[in-house]
Amino acid sequence: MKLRDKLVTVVGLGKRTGVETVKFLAQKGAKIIVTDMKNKCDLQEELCALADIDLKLDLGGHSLELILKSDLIIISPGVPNNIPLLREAREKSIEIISEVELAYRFCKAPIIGITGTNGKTTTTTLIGEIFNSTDKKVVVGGNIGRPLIQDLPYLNQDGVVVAEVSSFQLEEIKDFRPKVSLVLNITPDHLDRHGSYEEYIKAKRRLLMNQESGDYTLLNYDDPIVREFANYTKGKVIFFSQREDVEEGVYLKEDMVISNINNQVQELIKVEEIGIKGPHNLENTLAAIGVSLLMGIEKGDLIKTIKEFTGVEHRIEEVGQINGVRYINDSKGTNPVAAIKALETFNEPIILIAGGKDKKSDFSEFAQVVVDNVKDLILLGETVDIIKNEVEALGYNNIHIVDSIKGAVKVSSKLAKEGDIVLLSPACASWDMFDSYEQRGRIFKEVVLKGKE
Ligand code: UMA
Repeated sequence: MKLRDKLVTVVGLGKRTGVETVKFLAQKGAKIIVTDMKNKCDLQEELCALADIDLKLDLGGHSLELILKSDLIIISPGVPNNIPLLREAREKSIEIISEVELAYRFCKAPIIGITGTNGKTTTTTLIGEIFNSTDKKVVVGGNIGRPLIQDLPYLNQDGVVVAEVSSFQLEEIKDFRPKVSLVLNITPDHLDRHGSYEEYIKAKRRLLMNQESGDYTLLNYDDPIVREFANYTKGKVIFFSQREDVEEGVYLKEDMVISNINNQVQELIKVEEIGIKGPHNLENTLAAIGVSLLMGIEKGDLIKTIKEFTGVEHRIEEVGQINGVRYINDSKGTNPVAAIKALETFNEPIILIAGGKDKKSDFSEFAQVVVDNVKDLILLGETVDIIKNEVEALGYNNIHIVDSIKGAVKVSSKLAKEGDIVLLSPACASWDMFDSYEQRGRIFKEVVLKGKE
């Protein structure tokens, strides 16, 4: 792909993807326009990082006249692909791609593409750790927080890319073709952005759309929607399952993880020896084993890492104990199903901190799990009334409304008794009050740990 002297518009500068995309385009000699609906004041940090690069800026909105002269438009994941600017550009046949697609076009190494509604980050990190324990050069990136364009073009063909890919990023891929595609699970999420569950599923399915016969598609047999994806790939389909002895793939025999891949059946590890706990993490581990074996990782390297790996920041993360109360940070519980999984991890009485950005999620199942498992519910953010109404309709009234994480921790520490768990698992995205789930989780941890001093 030639970029020299091409007029390229980057839509969406903050915080990570736009900045890295611009740096890459500048190196390739493109003429760059940057447009963002935020104004200069809100993008100071990003603009500072690009101070040495010659750019045309179009901030505080998107001006069609300027951008529709572009040869190519590259969009950040947070930019919906149906905004008027992009609709007009499509009509003018200007090519529009996501940053993930751009990175792919300059990548020489095989890519492991990981998607799903929940567990992506844990599984991506675990697979990255498994490769790190070998002498292979590995890049871990994508939706996990490090844009792929930052590293992929600089990796040679002996390396490997472990890429967490979101439905947002998949919307505007064209040729992106992972050597191994992994789909963990699908439940409704991001319906505000995709418009319907069907559209969300379709976006996820794009991960497989360019795979060919030499590629692998690893799917969760236990998830009926994901299982059906087998009909949409030209890659070789391999399954993982906690419930069935799949013909080819990774499964359980009593408490033993078994793999049957490339006609080789192996006993790998006992479930109790796996470092990360809970059924959702078993799902993530079986998937990581499948990917690793398909990519030729030795059993010894694989097992050692799986025993040692204990999880990722912001996902059911132990923050500390104060007066016999355990505080858990699950800020990455950004949808109802993720929060349900967190609630089901504990047997102790739970005080739950929930609420956040309204993504048009259905909270009915979550409300029932709250009623069954939660002693006190502390709510904040855009979805306060929606969640409150759902649980009240089930006769639950232990609800406390706050306007900050600090307030939530204060109320929960007053309510908590020795032996209780205070769990931040919002069931919602963070963008109503925070930049990211990471920021929300860090604030929670800071406030909790201050109380410990
Ligand atoms: N913008 C416009 N016009 C619009 C809409 C947005 O100009 O019509 C601008 C915004 O003002 C903003 C930028 O576009 O400046 C959007 O940036 P971004 O949200 O894409 O920001 P990044 O920091 O680059 O983060 C993105 C991902 N963000 C989203 O998908 C919302 C990060 O995923 C990802 O880690 C990062 O790229 C690196 O790849 C976060 C996420 O929450 C973690 N993802 C969702 C999830 O996991 O559920 C999908």
